[in-house]
Amino acid sequence: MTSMPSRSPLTLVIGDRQLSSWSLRAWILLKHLGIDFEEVCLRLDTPDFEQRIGAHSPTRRVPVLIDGALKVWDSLAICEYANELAGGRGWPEDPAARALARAISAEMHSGFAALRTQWPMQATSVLRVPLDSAGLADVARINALWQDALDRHGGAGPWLFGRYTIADAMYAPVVLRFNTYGADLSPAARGYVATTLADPCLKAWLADALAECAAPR
Ligand SMILES: N[C@@H](CCC(=O)N[C@@H](CS)C(=O)NCC(=O)O)C(=O)O
Repeated sequence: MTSMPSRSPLTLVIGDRQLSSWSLRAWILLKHLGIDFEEVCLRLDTPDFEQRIGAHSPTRRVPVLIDGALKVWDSLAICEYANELAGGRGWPEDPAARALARAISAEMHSGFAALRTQWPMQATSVLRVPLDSAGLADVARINALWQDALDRHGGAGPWLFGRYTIADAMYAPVVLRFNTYGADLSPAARGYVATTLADPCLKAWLADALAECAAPR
């Protein structure tokens, strides 16, 4: 017999909303799945973070989801746990769509190092920084994989697989990077960026990011 310690409320420990792309993935998925949770925000690169993170996270990194005695660290593991709490609603129902959603989520989780390094998430900023050839290749690959998911599975709704899934949460920070730095995208990819930017959950994150930027560190 397996057990799922799903007592409420959960706690999600996150970093700065302006900077912490890994935190955004977990946070926005929990919001979309309608899972109730409390937030603890630790500002990155501060003495407060150094003092407090060890009590929350064995890796000393954010995000970490706390469910009673259980700690789940790493954004993708948190998304998987949230998927289980939500009865599988985090992934597409169709096995082929689910496999593709998992593949592109894993690709995001372990790849696109050039893009991440050269265009770090600055959620509410507008910046212009040229990419090198590796960065441009990352943008082209993401453009192509969004296009592929939308062509094959996006018909039933505006998201990569119709309704919102973990794949959309994994790429939400990429949308913010593309918006901040001005990526050159196909019409379909631009439409997906517009869908994501219009998401009320993302808008709430950005409003909090702006407030956070105005507050002293
Ligand atoms: N693979 C991890 C990466 C987590 C990560 O690197 N988090 C950064 C913030 S976005 C962090 O906690 N940095 C603090 C530090 O390294 O001291 C995940 O998916 O959660």
